[in-house]
Amino acid sequence: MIQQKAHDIDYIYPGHVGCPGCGAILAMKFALKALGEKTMVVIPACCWGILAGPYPQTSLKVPILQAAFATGGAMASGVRAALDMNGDSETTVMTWAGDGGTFDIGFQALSGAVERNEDFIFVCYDNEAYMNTGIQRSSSTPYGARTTTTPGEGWKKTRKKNIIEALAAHRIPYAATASIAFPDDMIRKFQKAKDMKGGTRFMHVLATCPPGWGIPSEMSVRAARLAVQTNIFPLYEVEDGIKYTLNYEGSQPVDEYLKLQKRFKHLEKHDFEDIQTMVNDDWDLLRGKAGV
Ligand SMILES: Cc1ncc(C[n+]2csc(CCOP(=O)(O)OP(=O)(O)O)c2C)c(N)n1
Ligand code: SF4
Ligand SMILES: [Mg+2]
Repeated sequence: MIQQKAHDIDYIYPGHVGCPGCGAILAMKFALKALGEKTMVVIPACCWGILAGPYPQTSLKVPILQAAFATGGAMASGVRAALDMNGDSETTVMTWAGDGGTFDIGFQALSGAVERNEDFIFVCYDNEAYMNTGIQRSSSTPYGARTTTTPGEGWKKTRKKNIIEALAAHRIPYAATASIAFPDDMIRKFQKAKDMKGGTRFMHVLATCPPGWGIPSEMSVRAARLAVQTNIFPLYEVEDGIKYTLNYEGSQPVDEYLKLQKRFKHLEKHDFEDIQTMVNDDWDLLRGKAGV
């Protein structure tokens, strides 16, 4: 008889209400493959609040706590404390928040939890805008992207907030980026985060969003892969805020990634060049921190 391996088990039921090609669904699938059934998921308001289903229906095979938009860090701290009081040190607590619930309104609760070094994993599945309410810009929306609330010429003129650096500045025990297009790397990092009990761990997963980004659903994983291959979304880990490890070195021009998506279709040649310069500068900084 063939033994079922832990990673063969899927903790998402078929029949969820996600858009075809939703990167956030794949992200949850890989995260739970690594964390396993002894996981409790805290979900602040976001697309995943809908994807998880209205109680008593659910698309997940693990317990879910729906939380107010700003409270991902605080709610997970409380769930951890309740489990500890019941003598359960085995269950992993994971906050699963969008970029709005992490970079913006959720940031103070996250920062507070990290400063207290609460024992849980905070995951940001980052689709780079407020998708659930109609593609409004967030501080994670990248330079050059058009949203339904980008003032000026209709596209964002400021850079995406660097959330990993903000968390590293807290001297968080573990912060890492991950991609749905690199599942082995992603599952390894979630397993590492799970095994590092005793402090806050932060995972930043780029989650492609076909309607929000203007890509065909079948291009979702390709877009995620190109984000890494162009160094727009580098794969790396930071331990204790200071020890940097790069997991992949991209070499593709940023145009390959940008031209795939309608949210960047207004950009001209000189805009692509500006973005390439920003990406190169960030990549050089990162290499310097990793000492390579
Ligand atoms: C205090 C508060 N303000 C606004 C909302 C409405 N709201 C629900 S989800 C959401 C956007 C969430 O964006 P993000 O965290 O990026 O997740 P996504 O929808 O993109 O998956 C907003 C504004 C809310 N639920 N609570
Ligand atoms: S709007 Fe985007 S993030 Fe939300 S379910 Fe659809 S594809 Fe996923
Ligand atoms: Mg979002």
